[in-house]
Amino acid sequence: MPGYEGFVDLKYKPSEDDLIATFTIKPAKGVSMKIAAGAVAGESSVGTWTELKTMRPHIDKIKARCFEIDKEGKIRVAYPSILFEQGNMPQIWSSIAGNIFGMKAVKNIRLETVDWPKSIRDSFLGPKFGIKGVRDIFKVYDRPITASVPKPKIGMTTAEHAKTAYEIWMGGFDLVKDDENLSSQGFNHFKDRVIETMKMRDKVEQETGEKKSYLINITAETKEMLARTKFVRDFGNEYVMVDILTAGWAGLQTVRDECDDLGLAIHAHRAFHAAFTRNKKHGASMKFVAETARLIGVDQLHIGTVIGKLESPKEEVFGLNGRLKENWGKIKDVLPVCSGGLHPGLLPPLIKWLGKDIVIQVGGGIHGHPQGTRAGAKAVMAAIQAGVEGESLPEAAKRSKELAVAIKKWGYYKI
Ligand code: CAP
Ligand code: MG
Repeated sequence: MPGYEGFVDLKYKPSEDDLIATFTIKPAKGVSMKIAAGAVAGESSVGTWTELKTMRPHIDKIKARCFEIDKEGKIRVAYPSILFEQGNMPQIWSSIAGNIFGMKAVKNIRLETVDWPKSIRDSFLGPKFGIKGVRDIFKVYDRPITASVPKPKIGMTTAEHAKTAYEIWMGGFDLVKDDENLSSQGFNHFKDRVIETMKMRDKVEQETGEKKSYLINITAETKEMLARTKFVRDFGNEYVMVDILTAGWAGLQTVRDECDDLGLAIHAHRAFHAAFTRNKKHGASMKFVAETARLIGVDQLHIGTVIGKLESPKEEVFGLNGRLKENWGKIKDVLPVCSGGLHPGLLPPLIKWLGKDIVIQVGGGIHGHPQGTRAGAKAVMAAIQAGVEGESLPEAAKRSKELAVAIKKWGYYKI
């Protein structure tokens, strides 16, 4: 592979304006680490499988360079920022997360994380609200924000769905959330759902005096997402929800732009991520997805739970929680969402590990409560209070009969 050696330069000192990607790679049989690393840098920048007669010094100058290789197969590649189009996330992914995953030169390759230079970071909008902006919507500052998806996840009529939303909010939750595969099906049309759910929202706000909001799933073809975003705004809601990976980065960027004008926050669901994040040897990490989503500008993003129903290792969840809250200058932080198989018995450890600045999303863990949704929501609120105050769940259950019933059904995680 004569085209690739020139892309390794272990003496290269990256400039402040380079984008640096860290990969873990395993060369294919018979391929040296150096050639495999060069192949990654080459194929993702100006190179190809052979030397080129069309190569010119001004092009060679802007190539990516692998400048670090360690024994575990971790390599770091520096990309001059001129290789990228500002504010164009699909282009960045096509470069650093494109052809390289299929190269025969590597047996497996995983994109772990990216250090983004300020010039690229600042070419994106970033979150409109961030953690403080979300908390200001609810004026809730001393505990995690709470959300629940009506379950069964699809199939409910609009009226059934809205009634469940009412119960969720009356149980004390801040947010009702659509499920990722609920959009506008025959049994529950989007517009009807907005109208009926917002009526319930207004009713609960009047009855309780508390601020409530709705993570309504607008995921669809891009123009349709824009129409739905506007419709949601016209009914006075604060959020839209997007399935960011199935809608795609271009769609998300367009929605983010529209939300800037309309003043809406974005809740990001990550359905599909595990197709390429779960195999720790190949694909791209959830951290890379999270960095991408943060730059484009989602306000809330699912990060996993460690202890729930979906695979999400502790190091990964902790890493995501930290990465979304790092100081990135003018790019605001993102509120991490813990979701998937949660119930009251699992919440104190989550709060202990990740802190109060998270959204706790509980679907089955409230709608499966023996006394119903509202009691389930109350049990969650009691468990969260216990977690925040450092009280044990059996102690807290003495004051909350709903929590006592939940613990009896699902047990609890001892910290
Ligand atoms: C959770 C959920 C979410 C997952 C997504 C579901 O419901 O609504 O989509 O949490 O995974 O459909 O499974 P339950 P992640 O509360 O009933 O489990 O947050 O890991 O992206
Ligand atoms: Mg779901």
